[in-house]
Amino acid sequence: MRIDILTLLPELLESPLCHSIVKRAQDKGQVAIHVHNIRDYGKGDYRQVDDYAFGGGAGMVMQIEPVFTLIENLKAERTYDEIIYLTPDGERLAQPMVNHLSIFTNIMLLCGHYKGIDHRIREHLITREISIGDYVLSGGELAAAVLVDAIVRVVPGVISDETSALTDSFQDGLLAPPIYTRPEEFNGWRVPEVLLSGNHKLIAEWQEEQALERTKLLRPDLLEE
Ligand code: 6GU
Repeated sequence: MRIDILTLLPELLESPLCHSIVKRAQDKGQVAIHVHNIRDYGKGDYRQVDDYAFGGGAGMVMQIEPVFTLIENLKAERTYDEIIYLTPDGERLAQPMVNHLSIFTNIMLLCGHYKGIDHRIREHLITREISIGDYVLSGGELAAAVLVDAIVRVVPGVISDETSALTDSFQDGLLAPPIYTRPEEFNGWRVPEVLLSGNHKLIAEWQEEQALERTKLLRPDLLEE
């Protein structure tokens, strides 16, 4: 899978994409992530990429031309399954959408900044708009990092233990059960006995029950869907 990220702040994406599972997936050639600086396509000596909003109002607006040129250049090289704009007024991200995106070959992510982007980009070039939650970030970069991380971990083969990504919270519509490691007792706090029993059937039953209980308690909305 190839992911192209278009941004005015490539530095913001460096660290999140260079560690852990996302780094390993790139090293193993399972995912190729290319970050493009929109400013490289800005016009004039100052490489201008933003301008005042027609009709007035506070804040600068990302111009159509640099983004258009960059997107067209990329589209000339390959076909994109989706061209996604990260924006707080997009569709709210959840696991089913992540799974859906993870089977694509090429996706493009456009990070907005300033007050927004010229709306014609959204109308004519973008195929999908995604938000990561009901709050406002300063730009789409952190949202793009969240989306890429969520996608990459479910790309087939990225997590070596095939079942691991599938037992994440939300994959079955439930929160994950509690987990423990050694020591069996710390400060008088014991690990639940059933986990030490070696009885895999009992353990699976306990985990299912815990997942359901925690979901009822913490996220009853998930059970209503
Ligand atoms: Cl995708 N972008 C911005 N700027 N803020 C957000 C967001 C995206 N998702 C939630 N808040």
